[in-house]
Amino acid sequence: MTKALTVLPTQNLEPFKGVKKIALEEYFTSGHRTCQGCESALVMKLMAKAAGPRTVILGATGCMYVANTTYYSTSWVVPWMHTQLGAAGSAAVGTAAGLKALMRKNRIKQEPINVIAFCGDGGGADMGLSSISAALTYPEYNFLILMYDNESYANTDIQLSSMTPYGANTTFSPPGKARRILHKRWKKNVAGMLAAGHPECRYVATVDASYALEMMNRVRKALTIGGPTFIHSLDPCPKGWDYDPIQSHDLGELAVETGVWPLFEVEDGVLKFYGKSKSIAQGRKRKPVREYLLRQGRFAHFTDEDIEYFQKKIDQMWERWLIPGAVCIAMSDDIKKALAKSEVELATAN
Ligand SMILES: Cc1ncc(C[n+]2csc(CCOP(=O)(O)OP(=O)(O)O)c2C)c(N)n1
Ligand code: SF4
Ligand SMILES: [Mg+2]
Repeated sequence: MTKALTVLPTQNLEPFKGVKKIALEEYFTSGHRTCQGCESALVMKLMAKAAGPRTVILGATGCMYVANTTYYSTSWVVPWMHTQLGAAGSAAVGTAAGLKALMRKNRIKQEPINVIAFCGDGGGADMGLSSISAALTYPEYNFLILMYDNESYANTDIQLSSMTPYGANTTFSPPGKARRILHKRWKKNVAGMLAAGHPECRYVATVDASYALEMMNRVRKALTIGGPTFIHSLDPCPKGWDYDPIQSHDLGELAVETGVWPLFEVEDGVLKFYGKSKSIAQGRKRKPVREYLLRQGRFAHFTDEDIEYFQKKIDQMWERWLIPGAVCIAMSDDIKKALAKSEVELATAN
C-alpha cells in the first residue's frame, strides 16, 4: 500500500488590504551596500516584510548575497543562509525537508515556518533552472523560490544572461562601434515555462516592486497556498540598465504599462492577469516600448528599426501567443477547428 504524503500546514498570511495595513516591522533592514535605487534590494525588503518573522531565507550568490552580507554583518533580521549560484531549488527543498524532519523528531517546535530561496536571473534562469524545475516537483514540501531578475549577471559587472533583453548593451554584448554586433537573443519566458511544465506547483506569479502592495500579496499567497511555489520579479537596476537611480520606480511601472512585463499569476492551474496587465489583457492600449527603452543607457545605440523590431515582438506577445503575455505557443489551424467543432457539439448537446 502506498503511504500518503504528509504535508505540513502553512502560515495563513491574509493579503494586506491597503498600505496602511502593512506590518511596520522590517526583516531586511539597514546596513546593506546595494546601489542607490536598486529595485532588487526593494524586492528583498518587501518579500521579507510580506513573509514576517517566522521565516528562513536562503540566497544564491549574486548582488543580493554579496551586497547584503559583508563579513560579520548583514541586513537580514530573519535566519539567513547563503547557497551556491544555481542552487536555489535544491537549497529550498533541502531546508524544507530538514525542518520537516526536525519537527517530526521533536527536535524543534512544530510550527509553520516559511522557507524562501531567492536567486538572480543568472542563478535562476541560466545556471539553476534545472534545480528549480526539480524543486517544483516536490508537493510534500512548502517553500517559495523567488527569482529577482535584473536582466544581467550584475554582481560580476553586468554580463549578459538569458534574461537580458534584445539588443541591450552589457559587458558581454557591446553593440559594436566599427561593426554592429547587436545581441539578438530574445528573453526567456521563465514564469510561463515553469507554470506550464509543473502541474504539482500550485502557484507561479510575476511581480514588479513598483506595485509594492500587489507584489507583497503575491508573496503572501505563495507562502500560504503551500507546496513548492515560484515568483519572478522584474527589477530595474540603475547600474546595469544605465539610468539615474531616481527613475527606478517609473521604469518598473513603464515595463508593465508598455506590456514588456505582464503581471500574472497561475493558481491551481488557472491563469489570471492582475493590476494594469489585467486591463491590457482586456484591451487597454499599451504605451509604446520606445518610452521604456529610451530612458535606459543600455539601449542608447538603438535605431528606429531596432525599436520597431522590439515593439513588433511585444505586439506578437499580446496578439499571437496562445495566452497573451504568458504562453508563447500558438495553436495550429486544424486544432483550432477541432476545438471550435467540439465546443459547438458540446453546446448542442447541452
Ligand atoms: C558557480 C559559480 N560561477 C560563477 C560565480 C561568479 N558569480 C558570482 S555572482 C555572479 C552573478 C550572478 O548573476 P545573477 O544570478 O543574475 O545575480 P545578480 O548578480 O545579477 O544579482 C557570478 C557569475 C560563482 N559565484 N559561482
Ligand atoms: S548592480 Fe544592480 S542589482 Fe546589483 S546592487 Fe547595483 S542596482 Fe542592485
Ligand atoms: Mg542578475
